[in-house]
Amino acid sequence: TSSAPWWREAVIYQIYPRSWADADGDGVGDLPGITARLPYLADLGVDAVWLSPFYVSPQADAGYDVADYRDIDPVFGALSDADALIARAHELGLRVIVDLVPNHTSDEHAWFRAALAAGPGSPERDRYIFRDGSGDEPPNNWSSVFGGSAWTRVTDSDGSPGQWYLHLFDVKQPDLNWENPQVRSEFEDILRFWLDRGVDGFRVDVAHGLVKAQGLPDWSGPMNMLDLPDPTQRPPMWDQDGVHEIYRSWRAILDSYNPPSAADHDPSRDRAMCAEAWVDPPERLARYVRPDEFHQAFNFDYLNAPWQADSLRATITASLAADDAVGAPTTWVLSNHDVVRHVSRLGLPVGTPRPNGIGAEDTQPDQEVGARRARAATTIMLALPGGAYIYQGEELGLPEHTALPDEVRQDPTFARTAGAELGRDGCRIPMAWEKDSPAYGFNDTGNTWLPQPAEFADLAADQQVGVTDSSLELYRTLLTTRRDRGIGSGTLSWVDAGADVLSFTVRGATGEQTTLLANLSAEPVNVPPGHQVLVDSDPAGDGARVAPDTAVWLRRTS
Ligand code: TEU
Repeated sequence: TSSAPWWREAVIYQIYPRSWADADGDGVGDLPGITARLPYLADLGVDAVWLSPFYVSPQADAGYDVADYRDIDPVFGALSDADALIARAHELGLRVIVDLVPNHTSDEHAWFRAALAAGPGSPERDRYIFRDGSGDEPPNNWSSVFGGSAWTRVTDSDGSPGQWYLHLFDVKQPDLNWENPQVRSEFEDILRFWLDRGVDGFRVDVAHGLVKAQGLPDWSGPMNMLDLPDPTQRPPMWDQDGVHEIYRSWRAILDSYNPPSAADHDPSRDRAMCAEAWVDPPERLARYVRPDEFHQAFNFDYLNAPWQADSLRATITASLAADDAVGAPTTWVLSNHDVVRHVSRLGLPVGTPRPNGIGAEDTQPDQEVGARRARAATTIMLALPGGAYIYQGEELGLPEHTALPDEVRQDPTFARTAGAELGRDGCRIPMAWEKDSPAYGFNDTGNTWLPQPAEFADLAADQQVGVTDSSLELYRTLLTTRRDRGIGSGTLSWVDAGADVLSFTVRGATGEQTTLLANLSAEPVNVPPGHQVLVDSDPAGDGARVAPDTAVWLRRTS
């Protein structure tokens, strides 16, 4: 075992509470459902769970619109259910990370209601970003990440049009004003509230968005920083230097629960926070993981890299170098509730622009190619030093639902772009647990808030448990082997294995060396002499050759 703090190498499983397990059968997943299924995750071999928001919310953005940060939405259960979940997880040796949404509240939050009632110039309005427009025009030209203007005009009590408020996301998600000291102290209290309930950390939503540039200058570039032609440009709503001071104050609060300077400091009891920050280049992202700020930040460059050995090598190298410079681990991710599931993404022609949902009229992913590459991509990811996040269902190889009827779509992106963007519902479909149960075992009534595709049947967990060639067993083997060989806290060195082949060796803290070899060429390559295959992403692998779109883990025999 290594003495590194747990969060440096943790593999964390993201649960999307609406879609994991539904104990009361209303079609929406809930906390008691999650608690009952936790042993599955202990068996899988992950270190922690991250739960997407379960707080009181009108669910305009599936819970990322919070009306009360200190209580549970009735659709998910009650505070006592959260306590039970945390206790059960800890019993099973799993840590619990909860989602914190500080960039915006719901428009149904008490603060926003008070802001509307109190009127222009009031202290209540100062907690949000209200501005006068110019004539009938909004205060600036910013657009919402979900489409349309980022400003909505309110109606004054006398019925006349009033000020505008900023919402980088949906109209029901007004942005908070982080220059306001009440906003800062409120979130410090919210952190303590959940730390006192026993959570092990936070995933921080839109961590790059809290502070906006002074004067809110116009911006005509793309809203997603990862789409900027010149990554050194700084859009006025993202990655402003002022955000870092907020995270330093939060880190101090987390550390106060297990002071790092104390003689009896126990790294296994560290509380950790992970930044969701869509920030490029890697050096800018690394600023979020300096020793007195976040412990982790999702690396979305690996997720976005095209399926080409050179691109992957360059991405991994740049990410590791930037994080090494600040002494932080890199945190890898292939899928989450915002992006097309990687089985489907990797089944699209290489170089297809990163899609926000795949529709029936779009190029349809080649499911067989996608599944092969997804297994290989995970085999590469889990060979990398650092931490990793797994999104529910990816261990089963679940694909994106690409044939959802428009009338069931719920992601606000779909409505706000008038259907031009299909949105993220296709990766948020309820889990498949049992092939022959109602709703594939998601609940026992068969109700589901989004329909499940028929192809989930054969991918259900009960069809994969104990089946050597299954995706689920590949994940389990990778996780066990990764832990045994100290890969998460290891150091990486590149191996030259030829064109279109990605290869590196990771030396674990206890000296074991594990070599990753991923064949991204169209021809098989030989396992290098003196090596034995430990794990093969290809169920038909023969131990001598590595097929195209296949990754293997090797150990030296001589
Ligand atoms: O996402 C933040 C965010 O910027 C994403 O919208 C991202 O740019 C986009 O999905 C890339 O395709 C977070 C949450 O993860 C997301 O679910 C929420 O909708 C959003 O914040 C607002 O809270």
